[in-house]
Amino acid sequence: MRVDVVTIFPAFFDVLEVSLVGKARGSGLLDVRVHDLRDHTRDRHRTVDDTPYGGGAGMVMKPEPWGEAIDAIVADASAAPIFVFPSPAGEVFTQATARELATAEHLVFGCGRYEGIDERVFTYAASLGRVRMISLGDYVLNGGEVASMAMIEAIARLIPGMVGNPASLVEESHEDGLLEYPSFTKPASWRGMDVPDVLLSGHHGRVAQWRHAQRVERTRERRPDLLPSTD
Ligand code: 6GU
Repeated sequence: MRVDVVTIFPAFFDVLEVSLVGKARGSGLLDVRVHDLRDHTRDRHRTVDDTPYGGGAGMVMKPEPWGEAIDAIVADASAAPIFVFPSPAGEVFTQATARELATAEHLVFGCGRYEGIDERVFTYAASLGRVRMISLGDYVLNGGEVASMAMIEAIARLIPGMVGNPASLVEESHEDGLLEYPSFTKPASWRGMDVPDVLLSGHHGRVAQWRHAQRVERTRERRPDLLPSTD
């Protein structure tokens, strides 16, 4: 998979090197390229924003640098990419979104700052590939960088060959609609707290039953919205 990121803060993405994403890059499964939007400006001050038409607070990212950055990426791509623009005004990112994007050949993340990007940039991107506006959840970040990083990590670990044991992907929270069961390791007793007896019993059927019950209970307590409604 190829991933291009356009940002005015390329240094944000240095940490990708030290994660699973770094491993994916090293193994050739993932080709991540980070581009500085300011490299696509032509004025002395490398301006990327301007005041909004119609007035209002904040600044809007100018379309021209975005157009040039997108053109440069598409010019050396083999297929039409999927453009992802992180935005609190987008559809909410879920494990299903990650699974879907993990099948793409080429993703382009466009990280906006300020009050947003000139709307015509999205229309232009849509003439070159698919466009998704995606939010991490119902809260506001300062820009798309941290959101892109979260999405890239969620997507990269689903690329076949990325996670050592594919079975570990199946049992996770959000893969089948229930939260994960609680985990314990040695010692069996720690600071007065004991590991549940059933896990020491060696009885695989009872362990599986207990874990399933724990998943249902946890989901009911913490995320009732994930359970089928009973009305
Ligand atoms: Cl994707 N971007 C920004 N700026 N804020 C967010 C977000 C994205 N998702 C949640 N909050």
